[in-house]
Amino acid sequence: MNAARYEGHNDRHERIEFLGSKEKPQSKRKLGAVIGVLLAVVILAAVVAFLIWLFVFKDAGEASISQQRKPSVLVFSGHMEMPDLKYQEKLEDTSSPEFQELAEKLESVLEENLKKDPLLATYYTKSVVTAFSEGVIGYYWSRFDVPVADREVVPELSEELVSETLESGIMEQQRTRSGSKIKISEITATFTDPRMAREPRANECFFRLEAGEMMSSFSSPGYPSGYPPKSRCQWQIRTSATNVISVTFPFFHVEDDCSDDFVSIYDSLSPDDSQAITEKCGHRPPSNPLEVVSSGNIMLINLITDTMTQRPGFLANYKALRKSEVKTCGGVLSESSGVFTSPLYPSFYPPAVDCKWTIKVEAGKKVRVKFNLFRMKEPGVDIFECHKDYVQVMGKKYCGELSSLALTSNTNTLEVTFHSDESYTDKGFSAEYVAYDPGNPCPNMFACASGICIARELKCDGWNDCGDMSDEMKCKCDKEQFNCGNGLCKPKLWVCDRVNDCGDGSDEESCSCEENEWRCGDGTCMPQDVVCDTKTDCEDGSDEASCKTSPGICSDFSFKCKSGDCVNKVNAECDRVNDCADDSDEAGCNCGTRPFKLNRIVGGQNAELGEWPWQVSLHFLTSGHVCGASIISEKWLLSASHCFVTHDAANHVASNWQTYSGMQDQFKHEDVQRRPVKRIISHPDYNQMTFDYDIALLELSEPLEFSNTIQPICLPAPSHVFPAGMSCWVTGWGALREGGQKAQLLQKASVKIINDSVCNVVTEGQVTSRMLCSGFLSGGVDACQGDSGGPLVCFEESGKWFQSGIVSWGEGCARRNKPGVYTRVTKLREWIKKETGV
Ligand code: 4AZ
Repeated sequence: MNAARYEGHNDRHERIEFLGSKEKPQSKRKLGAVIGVLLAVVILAAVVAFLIWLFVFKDAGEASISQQRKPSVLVFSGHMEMPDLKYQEKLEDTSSPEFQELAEKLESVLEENLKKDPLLATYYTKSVVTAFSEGVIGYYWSRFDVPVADREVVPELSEELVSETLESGIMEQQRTRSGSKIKISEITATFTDPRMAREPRANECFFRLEAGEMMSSFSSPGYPSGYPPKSRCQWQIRTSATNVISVTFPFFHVEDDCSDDFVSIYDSLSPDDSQAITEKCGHRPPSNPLEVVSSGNIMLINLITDTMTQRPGFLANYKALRKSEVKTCGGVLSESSGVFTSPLYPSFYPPAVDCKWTIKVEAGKKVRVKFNLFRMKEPGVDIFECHKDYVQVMGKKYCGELSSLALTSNTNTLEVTFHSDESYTDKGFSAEYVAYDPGNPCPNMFACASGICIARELKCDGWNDCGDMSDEMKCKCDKEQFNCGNGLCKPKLWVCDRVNDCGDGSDEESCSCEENEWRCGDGTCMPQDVVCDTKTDCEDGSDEASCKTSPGICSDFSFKCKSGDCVNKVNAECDRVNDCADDSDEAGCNCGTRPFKLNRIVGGQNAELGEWPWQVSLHFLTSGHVCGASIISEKWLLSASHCFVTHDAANHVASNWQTYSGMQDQFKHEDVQRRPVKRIISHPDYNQMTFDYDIALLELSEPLEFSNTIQPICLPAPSHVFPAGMSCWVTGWGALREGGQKAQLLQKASVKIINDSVCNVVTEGQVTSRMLCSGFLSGGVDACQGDSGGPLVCFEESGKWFQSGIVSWGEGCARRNKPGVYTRVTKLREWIKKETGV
């Protein structure tokens, strides 16, 4: 940026000198020459002063000012119907004389009508008819240019003004039969991104496609090497009147920021927002392809690219589907259990569809429906009203993105209706239903009010297992529980642990410290002035953990810059803010990101491909998967010592191990990178009895190639704080239950960081400062055998994932009051750096 500014400055100097020499007076008289030189000097000084002001003082606001200097371009697009015209196929060809003639006529009708409004007339530039389809429907856009001086009128140039002007214009023309003889029965106008306004007759990156029963393909320009910047491409797709169009994108990789580059898809031939199917950017994995369907026989796809960063673009397959196939949905479901989905699921459902399912089970039974995925998101929709697309059950409408939705009927019949309007579609839903006996809705389990069944032990355990709190209502607290102010019961261990477990704060009130005292994370009281005094007074360091500023002072909780300076800020590393003068806090931050756009299947615990790109599977000789590990650089993996230091010396032999990165399914090796191990470094202080220092580093014999599914995790600085109560994720192919089989598909589980003093109590004092607890005291979610060595990762506000722990040990798996114990990475960060340089 500095360089650019300097060049600009130079440019102008050169121009000044040039101008000056040109204006040098030609007179030979001395006085004249002196006056001339003086004048030139004065002018030169004035211009230099102006330039200094321009570049030095005005620079700060330059970007916004240049933005303001730009005239506003407003574009409205829509369609019009001409009932008296006979449709001819030649109208589909933009180069045919028929198209040209009708387009020109309509463009003049648009101009004539829009100019009837004085405000629109002032700024009107042009109208362009872009296509025709059966009906006869014409698609167009109109453009208005507002100069900088008139910018304040922009809000007045509204969608309403344009559409009302056009509507009253065509009505007037019908009455008087004036202007063109073409009868227009209906016209729409919607505000449109000017980048979408294409001139089809210019034929530049503009394509007309016909969808047939056989699948055909098209791709973005330059695919797969990369699309050029400033692309404005459009694909108009049509099919016969009895069909609809299906487009799937087996490959889709467009810039991540949708404001720069994106693909927008319309259920129309004009980029009319009211008929948008979807707008997408980013990178989609093969497990989550974009699949859309039109409601009628036309579709428009736009590609807009603005960034210089090249991405491969997309490959699209398109074909015609019979309308009757797509729009038939719903029906009567009379089995005792079953599955039903929105039309075309997991493709996007088509616009303008209505379905009704009637679930009718045996008399005397009731119906429970559980939505495993529910996604009907639409811009500008209030999810309490759901006035656009929705699912309706027992009079209530549901829309948006729901993570858990389970409903029960009052009788043996339940009706589920689905509605999609003309604009914006989404993945829809997948639901399962089951008939149940109302006298015994959840045999041997607890029935939540939502209809879900949960293990009986989970009732009144302090955790909201039902999702609607119904398992935590009407509880009688036992002697090990605390009675919250709102009637809930929580384990006494959670009182005064700085986490508002009750929800009403009652478990954190009247904790023993006086007003002028600080309560440490473990409950100890300290004088208030120990806080942020750069000395660790609380055993858990909580008195120094959240100090915002005390520049120049170093404590255990300061981030140490490469220069040796200290930054007293919580989690300063890789937070996208340069805190160190040498920027070392933001160095080595190419980590902890997931390139793929993920498909969030809610409730399931199977991980998706690319969801945890730092996860590695370690195979030992012929035993297959044995332990997990995480990628910390191209050449280094992080794992647990206990995977390698055992009674069997073979475990410590590097050549007995293989590492698999980019894996999700143990039996699928496509795009998986296998690397032998060159060297195993176990921590010299690892203690086989206590599992203290349970950490090991694996050097790979060949570096990894990072990809969408293979990425390094960020390692936290020693000062990094993962507070108690924080939700983190543990992943692995370990046993699905204690003593059970290992998983074939990578599993993920959300677990909470547990307060150190609670951790110490529940492990009966077996944790050291190199360990941390994470999980749930109620049990049910945990790492297990085979997950060892794998990562516990936490998502930070900076948008990056950091590894807080390494799966180490625990008493059994997922038992009550027996959370998982992990190696505390922050405590061993310096050892990792010393051994690997990472
Ligand atoms: C194991 O044996 C193991 N519940 C790993 C984690 C846990 C228990 C056992 C934590 O590898």
